Amino acid sequence: MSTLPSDPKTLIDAYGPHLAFMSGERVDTGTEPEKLVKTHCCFCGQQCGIQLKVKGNEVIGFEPWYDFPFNKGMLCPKGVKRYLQGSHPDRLLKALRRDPSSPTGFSEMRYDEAIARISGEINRIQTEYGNDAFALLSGASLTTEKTYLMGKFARMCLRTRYIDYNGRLCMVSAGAGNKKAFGIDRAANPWSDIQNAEVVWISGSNVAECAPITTNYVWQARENGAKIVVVDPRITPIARTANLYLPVKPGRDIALFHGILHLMIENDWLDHDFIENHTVGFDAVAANVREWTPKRTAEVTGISESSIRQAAELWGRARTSYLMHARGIEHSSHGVQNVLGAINIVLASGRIGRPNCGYGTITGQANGQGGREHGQKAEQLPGMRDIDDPEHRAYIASVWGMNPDDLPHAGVDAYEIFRKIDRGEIKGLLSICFNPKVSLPDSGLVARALDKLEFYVAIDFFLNETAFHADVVLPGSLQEEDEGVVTQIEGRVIKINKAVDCPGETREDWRIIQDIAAGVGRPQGFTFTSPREIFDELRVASKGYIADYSGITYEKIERQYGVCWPCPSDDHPGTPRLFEPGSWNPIAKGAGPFYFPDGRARFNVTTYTPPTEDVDDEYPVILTTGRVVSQFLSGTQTRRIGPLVEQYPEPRLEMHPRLAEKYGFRDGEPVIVESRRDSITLRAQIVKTIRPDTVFVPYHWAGKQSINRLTISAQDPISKIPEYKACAVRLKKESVAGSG
Ligand SMILES: Nc1nc2c(c(=O)[nH]1)N[C@H]1C(S)=C(S)[C@@H](COP(=O)(O)OP(=O)(O)OC[C@H]3O[C@@H](n4cnc5c(=O)[nH]c(N)nc54)[C@H](O)[C@@H]3O)O[C@H]1N2
Ligand SMILES: Nc1nc2c(c(=O)[nH]1)N[C@H]1C(S)=C(S)[C@@H](COP(=O)(O)OP(=O)(O)OC[C@H]3O[C@@H](n4cnc5c(=O)[nH]c(N)nc54)[C@H](O)[C@@H]3O)O[C@H]1N2
Ligand code: SF4
Ligand SMILES: [Mo]
Repeated sequence: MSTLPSDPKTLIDAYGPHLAFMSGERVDTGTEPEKLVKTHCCFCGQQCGIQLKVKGNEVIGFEPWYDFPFNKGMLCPKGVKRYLQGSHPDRLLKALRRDPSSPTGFSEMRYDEAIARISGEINRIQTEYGNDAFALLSGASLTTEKTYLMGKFARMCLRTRYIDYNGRLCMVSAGAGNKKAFGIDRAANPWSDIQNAEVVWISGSNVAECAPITTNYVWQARENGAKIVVVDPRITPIARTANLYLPVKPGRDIALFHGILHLMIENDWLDHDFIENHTVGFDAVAANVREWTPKRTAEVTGISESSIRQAAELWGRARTSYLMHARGIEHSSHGVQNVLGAINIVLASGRIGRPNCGYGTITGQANGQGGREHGQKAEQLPGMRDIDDPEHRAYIASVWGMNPDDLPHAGVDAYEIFRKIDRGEIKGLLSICFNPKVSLPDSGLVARALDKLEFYVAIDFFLNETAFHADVVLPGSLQEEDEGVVTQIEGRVIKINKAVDCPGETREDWRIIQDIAAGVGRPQGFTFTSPREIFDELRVASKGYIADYSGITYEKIERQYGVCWPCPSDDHPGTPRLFEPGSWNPIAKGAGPFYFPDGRARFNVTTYTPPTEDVDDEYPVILTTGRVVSQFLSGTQTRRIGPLVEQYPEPRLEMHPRLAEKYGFRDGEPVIVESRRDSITLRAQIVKTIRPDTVFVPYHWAGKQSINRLTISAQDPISKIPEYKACAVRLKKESVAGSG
């Protein structure tokens, strides 16, 4: 690994305060800590190492953890302020029951009373309407132990098929595409491979704001002479430092990948040996892109023909390269197609499975990777097993000590769960670590559905907007109040260490789930006494299949600063780089590096289709949505942290001066944004860094500031990810609408 920039101040001066990197700076809270606990940030999927300063039972600050190799002490503004959550006055310390007579809508109740009420309601609903009338929604900010327990709780204790998780809004297009092309769903390389690649291609990721530490890897590559290509409708901070910026029209990335492959073929920038020996399906893909000339590609994508040619040449001629993408191409009704299009140009180049040659999708949530591996997905069992595969069912049933016939089959995605609630098919819901009222698209449906539930229980440490509809709220644990593993962006399994005990009546999330299992009268399989015990069972449950954790232990993680899965035995060091010759592979068994019986990767024929809702005369502007550096997801956590709120206090409507001029909008002026679903008013932020046909709004706010009231609930047919990145809107001056 190379050294990270030693003078962050210079970087901030050069690239703007919103990057606000810090390194070496110590936060002085004026109090000496009693201990320092080495652990990781609770927010994004990079999982920066951090040391929490602890005094009494409180986290009072932090110190950098320089030895952790991924971030070497660096943190972004969120990581620096995360310690302010534990002592926040809004922290839930008691169980709550809905109480219309109370001014807050809730009153406190005893924890054991709450468990009895919840268990009684689950039993009533399941007896009256069947097991599938009760659904579970879980989250990928939870440790892997908890996500494993949630899947097991649904299938073994409640015997409901309806469980899904918030990664459905995040990582599923990447996951489905990776499985189809490689047979495995994990970034293929360690991030150190970025630094010495000749070309780094970034599609649909605001790296500097959403994966801030990755910025350093990209800058390091540039320092080493790499050319950086960025594809985004906005000139994001990383795009400003790129060699080539491609301003794609939202929802058109697949056309760009077609155009690039077309030029690679035309110019014979192909690795014929690799294609012949390690892949199948190239001819069909080549035929499919024949008509994607630079001219046609330019027409569809809105990128100039010369830029397309330059990009193809940079990519085509490189000897080493790294391609990464994130939600910009995945949050689409053809998200899986986009991912497959990206993988096709990687496979055609043959640059994967070697040092400095690779591909990775940037994971989102803290445990965006581990949280999608061990069974809380609707269609999945632990180890990335398939819930409808008889062999997989038999194995997991044997680990759990149950009859495979009693295991439910695949359920439906998180949004479909809400449609089922709305139709009256699902009557009861338990949610943990998920705030769907803010984060799901066309959220009017979510709010309506929540109020139709006969019983709803939420587990969180803050009363989030969704929990506000609950009958009972249980006070769960903050990340620093429990231990367990998560898997970060590179596929590296790392350890979250406990810094403080759960305060008041709060409980570790896994204890709460086990208390409910006991309450409904089926404690069998839910009598773990520690996360370590859960992890030991997970190791067995994951053994022998793709996401094999069986050789990983808490001690090995500590010794090695993390262990990359698959890791199939005690003496196996883990697998930082996938697809290298000879690496352990339970599917190919020596036939080749990829995770199919013949060991070959798959090219997949992809089709261009415009976004589900394209612009027209009535709704002429494209709305795309995403993030800002200082806020995190639905904002429940970061909207409570003062210094982060100050940095970007409210959502703005980013638009180009030409668009603003057309309507006569001035900077800072309130503008009504209206889609076919709803309308809200936001202040205009006029910037030259966005396509003139597109507006951008970050989605971290609730109520009348929530852009998801407007977004469309169109979903990818395979992954079921929502189309957050493109719908049609119209814009009006507030006064005009007010008078009309
Ligand atoms: N500060 C911060 N960091 C975060 C998070 C957060 O909430 N806040 N969340 C974490 C999570 S869960 C996730 S999933 C990641 C998300 O990380 P990113 O995917 O990087 O973030 P987004 O802002 O959702 O979208 C990325 C970019 O896609 C662009 N885009 C929009 N439409 C298109 C398109 O059609 N094509 C292309 N090529 N680009 C398009 C947007 O302009 C935006 O710059 O960030 C993680 N990190
Ligand atoms: N328009 C638009 N919408 C989007 C996106 C977009 O780009 N545009 N991005 C989508 C993406 S990529 C994502 S990942 C989703 C995220 O959407 P959500 O998952 O709904 O958002 P979070 O804010 O993470 O909500 C998680 C809740 O879990 C709680 N929590 C966190 N950690 C723990 C824990 O350890 N235990 C317990 N019990 N609770 C915990 C937090 O307090 C919070 O209330 O949003 C999606 N929505
Ligand atoms: S939010 Fe992400 S980049 Fe920022 S400190 Fe936390 S893990 Fe690191
Ligand atoms: Mo995400």
